[in-house]
Amino acid sequence: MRRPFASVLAVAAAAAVIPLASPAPAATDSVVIGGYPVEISESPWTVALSSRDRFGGTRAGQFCGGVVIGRSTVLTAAHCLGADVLGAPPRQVRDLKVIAGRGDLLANDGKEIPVRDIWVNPDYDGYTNAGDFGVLTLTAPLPESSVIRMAPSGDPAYEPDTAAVVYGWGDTTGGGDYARGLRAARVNVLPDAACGRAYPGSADGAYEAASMLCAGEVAGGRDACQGDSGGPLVAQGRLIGLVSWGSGCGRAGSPGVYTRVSDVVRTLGGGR
Ligand code: 4AZ
Repeated sequence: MRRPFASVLAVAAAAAVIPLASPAPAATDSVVIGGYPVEISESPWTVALSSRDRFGGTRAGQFCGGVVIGRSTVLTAAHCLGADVLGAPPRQVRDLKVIAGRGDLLANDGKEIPVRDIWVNPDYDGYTNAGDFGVLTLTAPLPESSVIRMAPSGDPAYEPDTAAVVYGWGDTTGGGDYARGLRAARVNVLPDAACGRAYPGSADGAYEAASMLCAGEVAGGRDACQGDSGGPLVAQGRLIGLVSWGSGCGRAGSPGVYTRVSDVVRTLGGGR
């Protein structure tokens, strides 16, 4: 998240133009970069965060992803709830909603559920990006079948080389081509050293293994990108990461950095 995607969209909405210049060119064709379309029924725990007031209606106000971790509880990235993304403190965004059960943002299926309560991790560090998570409480519950289990610390799904899938409506090229339909991309959990080397500390952030997870492809290609933030990284049927940050999208040597969900479990407790 060198530059919050959503602030770009906010500016675009305000100016009624779409000047979505790419901060860094993507390596490949196209999440999600290098991804493929998926039905929402395949990942019912993936939701879109929306504010038409802030981001306009052309993509139903989508600006970030989120994950259903309890019937009325959605996990997302803390940076998605920051004033530099929303242009205001989150509580002032009166039409903040979660769109559930809808893959095509412009369709009418699923539900738009207003948010009742917002909690942003007080330990989120906007400089390193550590602790990038927050919780939205919904005004109405979703079905139990929409809830995904969070992988606790020690879960084998965190091991390097584990195959994982990231989901989102974000930029598919690195050039500001935001998806209308939900997409997914296959990535691998990478050793912490890969992100430690890539991100020793810069304006982009600093990799910290305790609270972050490294995933992508060594050669570049498949990756999350702007607009996917807050969305799920899933392995072995369990939630292991939230899209958080990285340098560009899909670039060789610059893997995606995810919020490590075991750190979320540790902070929130398992009982949500
Ligand atoms: C972003 O700006 C962002 N390639 C999200 C994910 C990645 C890079 C940037 C990972 O929200």
